Formats: sequence, C-alpha cells, structure tokens
Amino acid sequence: MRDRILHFLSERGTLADEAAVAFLLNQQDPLALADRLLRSFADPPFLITLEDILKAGDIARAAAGRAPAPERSPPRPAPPPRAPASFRLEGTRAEDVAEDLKVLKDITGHSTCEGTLEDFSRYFRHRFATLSRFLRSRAELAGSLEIAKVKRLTRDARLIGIVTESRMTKNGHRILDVEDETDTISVLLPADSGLAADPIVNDEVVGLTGHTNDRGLFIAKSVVHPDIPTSKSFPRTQERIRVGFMSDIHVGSRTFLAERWEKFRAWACNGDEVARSLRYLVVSGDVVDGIGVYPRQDEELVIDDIYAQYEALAAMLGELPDHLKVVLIPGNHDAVRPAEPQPALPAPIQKLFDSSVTFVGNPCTLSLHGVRVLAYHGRSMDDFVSALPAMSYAKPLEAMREMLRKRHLAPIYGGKTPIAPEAEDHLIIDAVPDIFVTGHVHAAAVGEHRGVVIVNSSTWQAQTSYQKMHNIEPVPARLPIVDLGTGEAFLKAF
Ligand code: D5M
Ligand code: FE
Ligand code: ZN
Repeated sequence: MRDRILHFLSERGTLADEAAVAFLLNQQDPLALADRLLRSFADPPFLITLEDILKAGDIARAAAGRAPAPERSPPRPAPPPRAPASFRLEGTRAEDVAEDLKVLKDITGHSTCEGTLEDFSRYFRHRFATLSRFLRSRAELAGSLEIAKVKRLTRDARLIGIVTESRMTKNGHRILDVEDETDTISVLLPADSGLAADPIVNDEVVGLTGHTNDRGLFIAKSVVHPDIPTSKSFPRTQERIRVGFMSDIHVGSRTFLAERWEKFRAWACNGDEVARSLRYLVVSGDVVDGIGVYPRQDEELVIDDIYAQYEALAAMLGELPDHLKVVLIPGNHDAVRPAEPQPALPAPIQKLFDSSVTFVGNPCTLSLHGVRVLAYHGRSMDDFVSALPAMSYAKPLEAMREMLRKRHLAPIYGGKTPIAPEAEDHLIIDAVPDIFVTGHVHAAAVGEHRGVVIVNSSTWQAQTSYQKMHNIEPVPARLPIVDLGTGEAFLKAF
C-alpha cells in the first residue's frame, strides 16, 4: 500500500514526507483519502507534509476517528487554498537568464575499449573496486573480510562481493553465489527474514553480514546496498528557471504524434509563465525511430532515411524558442553504437542542427546552474523488468530507485543492454545526482529517492504493434518539468 500511495502521488506530480505517508497508511482507504487531499489543494505542493494534511480540515475530520495522537486534535476549519511557492507565479523568465550548462561526465571522445577478454576483466575489476569502496565506507560493513577468510571463520563476519548467480529454493529461501578477488561463497537469504525478497540482480555488488555454517554456506543477516547514504537536499539556485525532460520522440515513425507535438510547440512558443521559464530541454534518447532497429521496421516508417529523420527533428527543434537550450542524448534507436556508454551522435548528424542543440553521450552527467543532472536513456529497464517480478514497464521509477540503491545504471550484464567494456565503468553512479532522468519505457512519472528527484520522460509515439503484442501501454505527450531553484517537479500533459 505504501508503494501504491507513493506511486499515486508521484503520478500526479507530488510527493509526501514520511509522517504524511504514515498518516495516510493509518486510514481506512488511504488512496481515496490521498485523492480527496489532492483535490483540496488549489495547487498541490511538491512535498505534502503532515501539516498540509491536517490543514485540509474536512479530511482531518473524516479521519479523526482513526487518527494517531497528533491527528486527534480538534479539526480546524478548512483554510483558504494554500498558496505554495507556485510554479505558475514564481518562474523567472528564461530569456533573462544566461546559459550555465556544463558537461561533467560523458564518454564522447574517451572510448578506448576494443572488446577483448582483458577489457572485460579490467571493466569488472573497476566496477568491483569502485562499488566495494562505496560499501566499505558504510558503518554496517566496517571490518569486512575477504571471502577466502570468511569461509574459514564461523563467527559473525561481513563481506563484499559481486553476485554471480541468484536462485530460489523450493522453501522460498534465496541462494546467491557471491565472488571477490579471493574466492566464491554461497549465501543463504532466509525466507523468513524478508531478505529473500530484496530485489538483487546478477552482477551487482553487495555487502553482506552473517556467518558461515559448518557446511560452508554463509547465512545472511543483512544485505547492504551502496545506495544514496543519506537523504540529501536540493541545491537551491537563485533563478527559478525550469528544465523540461523528454525522450523517445521517434521522429520518422508512423506512430509519431505530430498533433500532440504541435500542442507542445505552441505552448513552448506562446504559452504561460511556466513555458516562459523553461530554459533547458534535456532529450534522453530515441530522438528518431532509426532504420533497421527491429525486424520489418520499414513497414512502420513514414521517413525511411536516417538523415531525413534527423533533418525533420532539427526542423522541429528549430521552431522552439531561441532561449530554450536543447541537450540531446542518444538511445537504442539512434544512429550511434548501441553498446553503452554510447557516444554523442556523429558529426554529420550534428551538422543538421542549429547551435542551440548540444550533443552528449548516453549516459551523461550535466550541471545546469550547479544542479547535477544524470540522464540515461534507460535500456537496462528491460533487464530489470525481466529479472525482477516486482518491476514493470508501467513503473519505471521502481527500477530507477534500484539503480540508485545499486549505484549502477545497468548492473545486469549479458541481457538486452549491450555494455562496452571501457577501462572504467561509466555506468556506475559515482557522484550523487540532484536529478536523475530516464526514458525508453515510454511511461511518464516524477518522484523522489532519498532527496534525488527522479523522472521518466514519456514519449511522443503512440503504441506500436510491438508494444501492443507485449501489453506495453505508453503514456505519451507528457513533459516532466523540474524547477532548478527548488527541485519541485510536475508533469504537463499535451
Ligand atoms: O522501447 C520502447 C518500449 O518497448 C520499452 O518499454 C521497451 C519495449 N521494447 C522494445 N523492444 C523490445 C524488445 N525487443 N524486447 C522487450 N521490450 C522491448 P524502444 O527502445 O523505443 O523500442
Ligand atoms: Fe523509445
Ligand atoms: Zn528505447
């Protein structure tokens, strides 16, 4: 239920703090109450607090019978509509603010790998060394030992390793095979401990506490993920300019939604205060439909030339206001190598666009006025959905939370996500982002994980026959918008 509430709120562009969620969970019909609560706001705040709920007088009254202590205070009269730091009124005009865009991390121009066996072992050594360093700094794992040593001990111990296999026993326990440079150990996550339900995937690096039994099996007491260690705050910038996120435009496809795009264009050019405050547009891949990406794709194309597809996109972006700076990241439909990290689109394609477009790789870390944005197309979500029953294409924020917990954008190796064994693992989430965005799954949502604003950036393509076959229902023509001054986020529909 907790997840359903958070999902319900995030779908509507808001979040709730711990106390507010606890309050809702305590009510008879938390979702209905959340719905009434949202309706009671003229303009819902980005983060709903317990105080907000209590101020919504009639809701507090309805709940009074079942509420815990603080909520039992006499119901207050309904306050006048709250006037939060509203998106509409407090925007800064984007054209008044000088561009401040830096590319902090990008593979473009730095790819060295040739895909040899040595490349692969060096890649995994770098992954293990970096993530185990993150884990070693966690108090729960202080004094962790090499697996070879842990195997010879029977007292409580801690270890850090990479998961090479994971299977369920018929009694609902989970067995992991975990490896470090010294040895491999089998780890039991007991069914009755709740650990067996932790969404662990192959090739992620985890910490474990527990002890080795007399048959050499490590009985786990806890699993530690690198995660974002503490809840961070959003850097507050002076200007209240906004960044829009989109992806999966799929220009050239028969199912590209031209009319919805036209609505977006008209709003961006002549729209309200929010439109005027939009300074950046980060486009996270699949910007065109491409050629030969899947079998018989030609039957679904209205533009069957890759250059013509990018030319059409360049014309569309050229119609947007001059002060709207566009950052383009490639995806699996774009004309670059599919192996991740993907470099920026090649020069002959870049030449088709005007200078308001910046081309970067996938993934890429940007700074926008000091706000750190991690943008990733999101191909690995296919592997998360295949590997974990709790994940689905309709709930991309869940997979994104797992990426942050694992501090890795694509931990599963050898699935649908092709990974290039670069000297360093560019898919590690090293510095903590302020905003983390993905596309690919054609869903739309904004949410939060330990203070990181997380965004999945919709699509401009209607359901394709492939998606119909696989029951994937896209949520097209939504623009997630984040305020760079506050981290406040909402989803605008076109
Ligand atoms: O992916 C759009 C959506 O369709 C995304 O949710 C993944 C899904 N998709 C696309 N191709 C496949 C294959 N081959 N297997 C599983 N799921 C897939 P896009 O990248 O736009 O094609
Ligand atoms: Fe796509
Ligand atoms: Zn994609």
